[in-house]
Amino acid sequence: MAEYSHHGWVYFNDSFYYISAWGNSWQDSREDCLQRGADLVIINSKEEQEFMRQFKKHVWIGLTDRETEGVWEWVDGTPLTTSYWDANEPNSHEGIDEDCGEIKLHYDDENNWNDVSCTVQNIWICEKKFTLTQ
Ligand code: 2F8
Ligand code: CA
Repeated sequence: MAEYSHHGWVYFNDSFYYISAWGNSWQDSREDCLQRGADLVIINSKEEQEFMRQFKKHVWIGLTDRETEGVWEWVDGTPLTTSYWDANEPNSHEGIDEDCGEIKLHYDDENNWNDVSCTVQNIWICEKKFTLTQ
């Protein structure tokens, strides 16, 4: 699939993606996306997971279980069906409340998601659906 970019946004499979230049908490990252008319990225295909890996970045994704511990939801309210958690994740490591989803640094693995505290400062990826009419 061809990728086009425009003012920092990259187009792939019916969405534009924006990668931030600095780190922020999950909530502040999400608010930045909302202000851009987008939201944190929702990964709902294997192709999109592969595409995310190409950024080779440690980033927030639009996934959280902050409403109900252990029930992971995307920012659009859809439940998590297909997931790409790293081995032994999500784990709320050492009893820390880890309610937000990130792509870990070892993006070489197909399964590279981790749950981490939402207050960690990560860069983030926004996604805006944009279907080009035919
Ligand atoms: O080993 C997995 C574990 O690695 C880190 O904790 C040592 C992550 N925490 C942070 O990056 C802050 C955990 O979320 C992860 O489960
Ligand atoms: Ca974890």
